[in-house]
Amino acid sequence: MKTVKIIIIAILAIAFTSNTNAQTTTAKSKTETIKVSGNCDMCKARIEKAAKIDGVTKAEWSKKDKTLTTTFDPSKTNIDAIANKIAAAGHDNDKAKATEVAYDKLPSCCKYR
Ligand SMILES: [Cu+2]
Repeated sequence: MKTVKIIIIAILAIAFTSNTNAQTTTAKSKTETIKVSGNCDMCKARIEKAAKIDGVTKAEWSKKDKTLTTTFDPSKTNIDAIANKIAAAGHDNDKAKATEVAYDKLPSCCKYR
């Protein structure tokens, strides 16, 4: 009887461990939403292009809500790196502000300030 109990415990332990591994694998992609300033479809294209750095699988900016929803691999990049890239392209956001130089490069229809 003792042997049976030990076997059952061993099986449960293995099942629990593999379950934990499965969860780690699922955490390979993370989705975050940040506020990003902008006006038009040109802004949308620029913001989404800037956001698509290595490790980013999805980036979608909403003109109506001024939000960017991005899905990325957290082992490759993070939301701050993405936000810095967007600021470098001239768009203020929750995490980083565009420099005057970057902002001045925007076409007049894209001036949101
Ligand atoms: Cu624009």
